[in-house]
Amino acid sequence: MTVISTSLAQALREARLVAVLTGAGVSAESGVPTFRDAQTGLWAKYDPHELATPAAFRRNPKLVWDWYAERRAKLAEVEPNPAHHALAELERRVPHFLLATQNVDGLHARAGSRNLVELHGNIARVKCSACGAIAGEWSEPASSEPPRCSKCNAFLRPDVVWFYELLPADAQIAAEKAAHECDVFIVAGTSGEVYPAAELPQRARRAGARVVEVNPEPTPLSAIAHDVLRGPAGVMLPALVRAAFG
Ligand code: BV8
Ligand code: ZN
Repeated sequence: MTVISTSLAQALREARLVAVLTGAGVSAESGVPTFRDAQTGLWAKYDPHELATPAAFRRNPKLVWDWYAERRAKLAEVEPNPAHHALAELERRVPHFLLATQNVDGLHARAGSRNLVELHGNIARVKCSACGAIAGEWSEPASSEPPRCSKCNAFLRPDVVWFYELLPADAQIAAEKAAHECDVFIVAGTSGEVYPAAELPQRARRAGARVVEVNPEPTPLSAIAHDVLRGPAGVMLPALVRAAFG
């Protein structure tokens, strides 16, 4: 049985605005490998920090396109898990709510989260690598090379934020505003190593929010959390929502 402190349950009940940051760990129980899990199969020899970059795409567009095509194909078989559903339920229970996710798997939206910003984009969407035209959702099987833009003929690419790329300004601004104004900030399933996303819980703490970490392992963010729920998000988040709202 997971024990949630009465003061944390009360803080959630009394919160006007709750902000959440999620990482790959909240999709782990859906069967989506996290970044720190060893890359499986063909990708075992590539480091995502190397592959998820504009330079890698310029150097070898097919390799990068195929990596995303394989991840996209796997996503077609997975479902949101209790962690995603608990966050959608929490959004329905509090007056104001914002969920900022680092995940590109679309599972929060599929679980019903509405006030959601995708800080690192969405793997299901593709765009032109040159003129930026959005080519919509893509599910074609991998071909000999990435498909080309119908407007300028440059290669299409996944509409995700690679390392060394800026985050979508509107998403980052909304997430930073929520971090500054929230009463409770929940950070779940992230190793807290990628910036600027990892800055959000620290901003919330400095602004006076109560910070809650949900992660089976300690992370650099554990030190700034008032409450640490040391366990899987699929167990801890439903327990937290139940303790606060029954
Ligand atoms: C930027 C989309 C400005 C793509 C991703 C030096 C030079 C240049 C840049 C930098 C630099 N130093 C730092 C930077 C900035 C860099 C950065 O932070 N690097 C890190 C590695 C140090 N950031 C950037 O480049 C960002 N842009 O800064 O622009 C700029 C511009 C030019 C030059 C300089 C700066 C862009 C970052 C976005 C990158 N894109 N994803 C794709 O998905 O393919 S990042 C990707 O990795 C994810 O989105 C996520 O953010 C990150 C992985 O982190 P997590 O989600 O936390 O996952 P992880 O596997 O690490 O951890 C899983 C956690 O879950 C663990 O803690 C585990 O314990 C836990 N867990 C496991 N099971 C469960 C669980 N928790 C709960 N329940 C469970 N069941
Ligand atoms: Zn184009």
